[in-house]
Amino acid sequence: MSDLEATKAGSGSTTDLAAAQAAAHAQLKKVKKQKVLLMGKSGSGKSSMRSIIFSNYLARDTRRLGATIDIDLSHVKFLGNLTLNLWDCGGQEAFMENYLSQQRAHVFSNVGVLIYVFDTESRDVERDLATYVNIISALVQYSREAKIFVLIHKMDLIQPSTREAVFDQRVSVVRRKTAEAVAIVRKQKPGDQQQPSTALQSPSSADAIPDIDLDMQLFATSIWDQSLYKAWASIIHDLVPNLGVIETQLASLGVAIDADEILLFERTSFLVVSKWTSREGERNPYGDRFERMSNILKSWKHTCSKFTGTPRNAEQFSDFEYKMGPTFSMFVTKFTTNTYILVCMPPGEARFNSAKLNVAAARPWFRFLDGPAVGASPSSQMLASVGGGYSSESGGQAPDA
Ligand SMILES: Nc1nc2c(ncn2[C@@H]2O[C@H](COP(=O)(O)OP(=O)(O)O)[C@@H](O)[C@H]2O)c(=O)[nH]1
Ligand SMILES: [Mg+2]
Repeated sequence: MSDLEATKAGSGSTTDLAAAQAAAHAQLKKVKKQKVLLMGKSGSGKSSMRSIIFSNYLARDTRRLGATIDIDLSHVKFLGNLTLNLWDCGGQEAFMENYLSQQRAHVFSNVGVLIYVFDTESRDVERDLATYVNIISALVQYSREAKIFVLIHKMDLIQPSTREAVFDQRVSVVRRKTAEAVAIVRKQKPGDQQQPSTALQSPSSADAIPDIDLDMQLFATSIWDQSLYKAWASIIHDLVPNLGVIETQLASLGVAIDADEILLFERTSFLVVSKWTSREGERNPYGDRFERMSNILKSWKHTCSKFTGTPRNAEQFSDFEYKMGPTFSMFVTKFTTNTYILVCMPPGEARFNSAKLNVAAARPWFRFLDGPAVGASPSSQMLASVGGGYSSESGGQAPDA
């Protein structure tokens, strides 16, 4: 049963509710580990992205990064219950050959996500694509279920007027090459030397290998703008445990406080973990506002660090309010240990104050974001709690906290 189903089921009989709670609780207790391969030619920008997203580097700091030798393995804790085992694979040809031969099983087994980076500046596109085909073939052999994210990177180096056309052209080439890679694997016989995958052991002939439907997404990215956050938020989105529970609870909170939009950010990367938008909020014409907010808040954090002389990975701020007169109001506040929450509201002082208090009251119901050991309850209970909190409708004025 998915988290969402478990949560929804909570509205049934008492036994159903208890069972659903137990199921949700069991789910929340698990720490998920994900192997994430970061691959692509040397100099394509892999380590830069990783350092900006997870280690608080500024884009300009990445010019000082040394070349990655072999595989740089890091364990990134994301929220309380997800660990990303990030394999930053040095992209020099000798290393790539080694991953595909001696280290093949070691590198490509149990992969949750492959992030493959193409450098738009590369002068040898044919060779890059040939390597890509080999990598995808190896991945399909050992981890057929892995999600693939292809980043067409350093888009800032392409003239803005031709960016879209360049991206579209690369997308079609990459899709064609991916199909080629899949075809190679399907043609291989089970006895082939490079085919020790358990997934491929059972079929007696190559024809018996079922069609392979890869889960692949492509993004145009640059470390110099918010496109990086869009791509990486998509990458982590599907990995986040209990997403159904998070979404349901955010929706309950949004409705209870009468918000236009709520974004939940992971505290270090400022990637959007989840979001909820009201019907009114959906009329917002800025489709890229989520990654823009990630980028803005991260820059704001770095600016705070510069002017206070505190380390960049320190917390930096706990509360940020922005009131745009009759248009809208917004606040960003430290929510749980591992998250910040952004709430966008229609204008109105009373509504704003009430929302702030209710967000504070809802905090305990999101504690499961901070670790597997802490329990959480389905959203129906949270709603009851928030509903019994401060109301913006009944008189509007929240009591002094
Ligand atoms: N113009 C531009 N340069 C980038 C971008 N991303 C990374 N770089 C630069 O590319 C160089 C190589 O980056 P690095 O992360 O070490 O590449 P890796 O070998 O794939 O890990 C560094 O000087 C980065 O500053 C980008 O989006 N645009
Ligand atoms: Mg590197």
